[in-house]
Formats: sequence, structure tokens, C-alpha cells
Amino acid sequence: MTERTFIAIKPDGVKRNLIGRIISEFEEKGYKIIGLKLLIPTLEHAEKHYAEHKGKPFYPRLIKYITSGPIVAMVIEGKNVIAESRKMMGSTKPEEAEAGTIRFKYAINMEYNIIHGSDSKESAEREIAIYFKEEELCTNWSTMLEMIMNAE
Ligand code: IDP
Ligand code: MG
Repeated sequence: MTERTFIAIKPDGVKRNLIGRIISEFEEKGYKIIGLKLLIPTLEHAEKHYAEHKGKPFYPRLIKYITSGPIVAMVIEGKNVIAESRKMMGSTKPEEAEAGTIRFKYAINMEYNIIHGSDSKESAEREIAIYFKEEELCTNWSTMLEMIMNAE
């Protein structure tokens, strides 16, 4: 089933020049990037994004971390992309992440773990709407390109 998910390269990933490498992994798997922006999350973005963790001991540091610098916010589309991208990311704790996963390769620890990815269809829809307006998403562009190329 074609789905959409929300992926973010967190401030530590941007700071460590990992943007290209992480995006390449999704492109190599054949997923389509339909939304992409570099932004410094506001407190409002961060609090909405991590609402489920409010009240946990690590929450204040998590908000500070995610608002500390630019993130790359992305909407990625493809077959089973929600579950598949979580597999590609690996476990929240890098020491438990499977070899070859993004967190295994790059994460420093459980707190600074490079990447975010939605964990369900509901979270994906909710998180996409925090960072993107529907009209900012580039949907059906391959069809449009085919139409232009065929007309020439
Ligand atoms: P996820 O990013 O793998 O979905 P969540 O449990 O949803 O993991 O936690 C969100 C983020 O909060 C983590 O990616 C990590 O940055 C941070 N975090 C989670 N648990 C801890 C913790 O116990 N200590 C410090 N930071 C944590
Ligand atoms: Mg999560």
C-alpha cells in the first residue's frame, strides 16, 4: 500500500553533514520525496511534534534538542514506507540498532539519534500536518513530467 510518512533529520544530523547520505538511503530504496524543507523548529513545532512525550523526564531536553538548530523535514511516499523507514532507522537506542541501520551507523546515543520517523499512519498524518501544508507537497509530479515529455 502506498503511504506517506514524516521523516526529519534532527539537528545533530544536519550539524554533522549527514543530510545527503540519509536522503540517498531513501532514494536508493525507491521512495519518492514529496515534501522537503530545512527549518529551525519553533517551540510550537516541537511541542506539537513530541506531545506524546510531555511529562517524561527527558521531555525538556528533547524540546531543547529539536529546537537547537535546523532540521530537514521530509514527506516520503512509497509502499509500506511507514514500517520500512522505521526499519531503516533502527532502534531508538543505537546500541540496540541492527547493523546497517541509520542509527547504528550514525547515532551518538539514545538522545542524539540523528533521525525521526513516524511510527504509525496516525502519527504520520499528524506530524506531516505540523510541518507542511497540503499544497506544499509535490504529488503526481512523475505523471506531469511524463505528460510534458510525451507532448514534445
Ligand atoms: P523514536 O524517535 O525512536 O520514535 P521515541 O521513544 O518516540 O523514539 O522518543 C522520541 C525521541 O526522544 C528519541 O528519538 C530521542 O531523541 C528522545 N528520547 C527517547 N527516550 C529517551 C531517553 O530515555 N532519554 C533521552 N532521550 C530520549
Ligand atoms: Mg517516536
